[in-house]
Amino acid sequence: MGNHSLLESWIEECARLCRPDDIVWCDGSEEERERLEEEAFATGELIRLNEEKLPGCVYHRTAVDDVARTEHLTFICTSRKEDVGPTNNWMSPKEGYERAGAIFRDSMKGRTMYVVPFSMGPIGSPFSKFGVELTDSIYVVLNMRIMTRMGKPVLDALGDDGVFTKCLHGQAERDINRRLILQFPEDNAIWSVGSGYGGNVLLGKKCLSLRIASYMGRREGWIAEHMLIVGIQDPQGKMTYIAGAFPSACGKTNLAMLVPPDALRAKGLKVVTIGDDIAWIRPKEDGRLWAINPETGFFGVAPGTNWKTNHNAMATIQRNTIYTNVLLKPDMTVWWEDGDGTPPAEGLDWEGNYWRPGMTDEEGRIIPGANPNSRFTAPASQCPSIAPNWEDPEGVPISAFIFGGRRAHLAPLVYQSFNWQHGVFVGATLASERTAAQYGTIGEVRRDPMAMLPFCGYHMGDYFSHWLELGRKLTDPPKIFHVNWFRTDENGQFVWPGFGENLRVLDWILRRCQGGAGARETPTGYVPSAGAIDTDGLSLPSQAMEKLLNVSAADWMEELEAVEEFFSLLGDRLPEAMWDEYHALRHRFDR
Ligand code: GTP
Ligand code: SPV
Ligand code: MN
Repeated sequence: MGNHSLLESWIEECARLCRPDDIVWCDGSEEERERLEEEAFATGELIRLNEEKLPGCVYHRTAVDDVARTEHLTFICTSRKEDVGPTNNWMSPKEGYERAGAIFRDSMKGRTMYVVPFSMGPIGSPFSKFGVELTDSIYVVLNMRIMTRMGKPVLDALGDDGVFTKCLHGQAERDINRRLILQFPEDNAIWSVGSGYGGNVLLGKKCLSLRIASYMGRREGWIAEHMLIVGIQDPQGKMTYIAGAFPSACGKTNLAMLVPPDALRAKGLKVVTIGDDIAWIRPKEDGRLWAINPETGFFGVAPGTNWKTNHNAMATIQRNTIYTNVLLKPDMTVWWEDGDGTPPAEGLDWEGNYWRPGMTDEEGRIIPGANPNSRFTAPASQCPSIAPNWEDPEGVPISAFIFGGRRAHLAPLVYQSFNWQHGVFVGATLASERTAAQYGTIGEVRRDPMAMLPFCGYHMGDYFSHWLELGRKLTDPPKIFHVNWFRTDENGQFVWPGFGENLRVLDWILRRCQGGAGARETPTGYVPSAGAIDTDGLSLPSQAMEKLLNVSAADWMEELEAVEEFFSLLGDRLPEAMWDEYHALRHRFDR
């Protein structure tokens, strides 16, 4: 189809390895979507949902052991092991190609290989990068169609010698014991085999836009971050953009689509969405950082999403949406835990088994209808809060970064770092309790620097250095904050109501950026002074605010032990400035 000889020869090479019966080039057209859906309905790969209630929506189930990113099977393949550091799994490129190649070999016999050209970022934007994904999964093609700019316009833009990331995906047996997610940053290539789950297989997302892109960014002087981008318009009509890094399933999508509480809306505050998961950020001549959302869709967590918690997400997913691993109701609509209304009387659970509310397994545990990491894939353009300028090829200027995780104790609702270097330390020491978005023990606290632990394509120590260097180039750097919506009380209940009410914290951040909000200095940073957070129309139990903003020296001493352990792991690639910040923080507590 094309006349890009490198692209052609790479496709031939992959076809020789995987032996598909057919090769089909995707153009991104509506006709193509319909044809692929019909094909997938026929094989049962997809199920059509209720055309009246959920027009254009489809349903998909993954394999039972293929429901989240498998970080232990994810590798960065570089010639030198020391370049990926202790927080990544490493394999040599030779071993990677051999081991994955053995699983790819002949795996597409009897199947079709789709060629999916895509652009991360608007075509023609100085931020953007091209990729081509070869895949034998229609589900992947249809997801990429929503999540990226995909098809003919990309092929045209590639011309006959455009640079692109070579992305090869094969489902193979979808066997967790024969699964590998490999990034080859030196070759600008990704090989993913043996999975059919989102982040493992939508190669434009985490694999390209974070692991490969972070590596590119270091060379080219920019950063690729696991961040949402949100715009907040103040009562004077001034729009300010904030980018926020939270680990997986810690609230990015929700914060990006926040609905202002009545009292704040009445004061003239307005929120617009730019992106919910990934930000590509570059310094410009004006001495500021500018960011784009390289994606065009949301691959969001379903459980917990309802008209109360996230109205904008609900409005977005009423049409043209792919639902994965949720509960299927008899009327061919969908449901999930903490979704809307009362649980349905019956349905088919995410594994395809008959389900009734309250059903338990052999060990007496409640069987959920939807997998805890079940997801929706929906076009960003359908989001009621999407910003009019969300596709601006120049991006938006970032005034503040926020880092946040799930911390039952320790971290106050919000605090501001003293300066850029301290802010980098705050991001570098981010930690969170583990969620269902990755395999592992749920609830355990793990360090997740800048929410990039599973996504940084090179040595974490070098990554911190890159952030520090970037800051030195800026005359007007974003202010850096830390937030925590997840503090709990003695009964394990969240103290802060979260969701839309989080705007109260963003509003304080906004006013801090403009120099006008009250704060008191603590050893960890500036915390809102009493009354500085607007609580109009919010009824909190007495003392709740004090509890939320409390900085406990004893808790922080314990935290510093964990930080020291983590920093030591990074060895001599950890910039000295991070140890300086560590000692300074310890010192401020000792005073
Ligand atoms: P990924 O897509 O995995 O990167 O997740 P995310 O960071 O976008 O998280 P998301 O917004 O989807 O939220 C994940 C879960 O946290 C959902 O179950 C939400 O309902 C819940 N959540 C989000 N924001 C808040 C909040 O402010 N407070 C509380 N208590 N829960 C929240
Ligand atoms: C995440 O886990 O951070 C996600 C979902 O956004 S996935 O695409 O699977 O990575
Ligand atoms: Mn994410």
